[in-house]
Amino acid sequence: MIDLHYWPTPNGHKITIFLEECGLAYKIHPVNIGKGEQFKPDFLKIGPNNRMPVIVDQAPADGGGPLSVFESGAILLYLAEKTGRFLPTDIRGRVRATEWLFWQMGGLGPMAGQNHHFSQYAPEKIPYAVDRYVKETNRLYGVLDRQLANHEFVAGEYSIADMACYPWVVPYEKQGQNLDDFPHLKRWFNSMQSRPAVARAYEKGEGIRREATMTDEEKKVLFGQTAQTGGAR
Ligand SMILES: N[C@@H](CCC(=O)N[C@@H](CS)C(=O)NCC(=O)O)C(=O)O
Repeated sequence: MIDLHYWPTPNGHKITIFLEECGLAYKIHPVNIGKGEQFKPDFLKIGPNNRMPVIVDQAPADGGGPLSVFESGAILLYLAEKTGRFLPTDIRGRVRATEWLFWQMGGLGPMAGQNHHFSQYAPEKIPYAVDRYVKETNRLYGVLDRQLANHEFVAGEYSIADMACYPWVVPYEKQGQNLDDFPHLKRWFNSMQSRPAVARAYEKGEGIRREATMTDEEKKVLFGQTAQTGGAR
């Protein structure tokens, strides 16, 4: 059994997509990040970055006690290795899948995240910041589009690289992007969207999300953090 500490955001969806694809038994423990549940001491023991997702594998392969994993990229790699699925085992296939996974973790995720922040949530609109991240997201979509021009999936065969990238393309309109400008990305996006496991993952999220817009109080919790923030709330 996998315990998944989760909230329905792009990084959370990556893990429900994997778990729905592979059929491992899992239980969702909602971490309402707008209410500050990522600062609870019990959560910080397994998620020291006060961010979800985090998993706890109750039956790790070494036969030892429960094992926690934080960081969505590390979780995807862990689950792929545990199940032997969605990560090629040959050296070249594995390199391709991991390079695109890290590309998402270090590029598309953080840049699109800043794009969301400055376009949607910042209390004042700073045109330079909005422009910077909309353009950088656009550049990254272009990189993905070129890769998908001659690969069915991001790393060739369907893999954890697709599961990492897709949730960050779902909010493309909020990111100021038009999928018609990226035909290969659009073809891949539609094929990802039509996978039953992906649909189930998003349905799980809908069941947990109580409202789409964030209150001012929730914004304060999320966007004013420093090294002093944390501990019990
Ligand atoms: N690099 C981390 C990022 C995780 C992350 O930023 N999670 C966000 C939601 S997508 C979160 O938990 N935010 C809580 C907060 O900002 O306090 C990962 O990929 O797991």
